[in-house]
Amino acid sequence: MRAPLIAIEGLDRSGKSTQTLKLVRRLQDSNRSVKLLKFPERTTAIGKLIDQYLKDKKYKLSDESVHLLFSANRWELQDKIIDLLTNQYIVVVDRYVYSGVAYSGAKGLKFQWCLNPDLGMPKPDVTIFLKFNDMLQVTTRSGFGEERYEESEFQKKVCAQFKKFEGFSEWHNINVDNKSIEEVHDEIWNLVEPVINGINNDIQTF
Ligand code: ADP
Ligand code: FDM
Ligand code: MG
Repeated sequence: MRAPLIAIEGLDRSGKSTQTLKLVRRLQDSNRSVKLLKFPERTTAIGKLIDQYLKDKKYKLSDESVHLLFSANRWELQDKIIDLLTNQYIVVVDRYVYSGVAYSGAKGLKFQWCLNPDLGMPKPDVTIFLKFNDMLQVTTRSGFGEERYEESEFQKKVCAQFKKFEGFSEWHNINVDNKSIEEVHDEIWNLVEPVINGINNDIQTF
């Protein structure tokens, strides 16, 4: 028996951080051990480079090398994730492998090339994608435009890349257009509740 790995995915400003925090609080309120991780994890050596790259739109790095940095940033935490799950800590991740593939795919890199460096990373038991049909709702949210990638044409391309995961068994879309924070949270909870008592199989990997 081990705890589940839960990923929340979506475009910039789709509500991931709001929802992962709410989910973690609800799990804690029901006396579960839970840990929230966020990718990129900007405090590590590699994470600091990524942070500079995201904040400074003039910072030059090839698309391939930045892709590998994002993946390496997840590998920096691979042991920790496995340790937590094995010790019955539910792990909630705010972005994960899927963002890595979708954002680099939107720049024109091939899907399989993008996924390859993450092969072997723990695979979530449940992945929830916060999906907008009306892109205007996301690009007008507060803060949008501050960092690299927060530009509406690029976000549309990223959205199209995320669709490639719809065949993955752990993947669930939640439509968030015109939904309140509470409504989205309730839908997330309905997907998460069936797995919070633990999972019988070993940790799966990409
Ligand atoms: P992300 O982590 O995906 O970038 P955030 O959770 O930081 O997104 O949310 C971006 C902004 O949108 C924040 O100002 C947040 O308060 C707001 N927000 C989040 N969810 C909703 C919602 N369902 N309806 C309206 N505004 C929202
Ligand atoms: N991002 C995030 C990537 O391009 N690749 C990745 O592997 C990950 C995890 O970094 F624009 C992008 C997605 C987003 C930015 O933003 C991080 P937030 O606001 O910290 O989630
Ligand atoms: Mg966020």
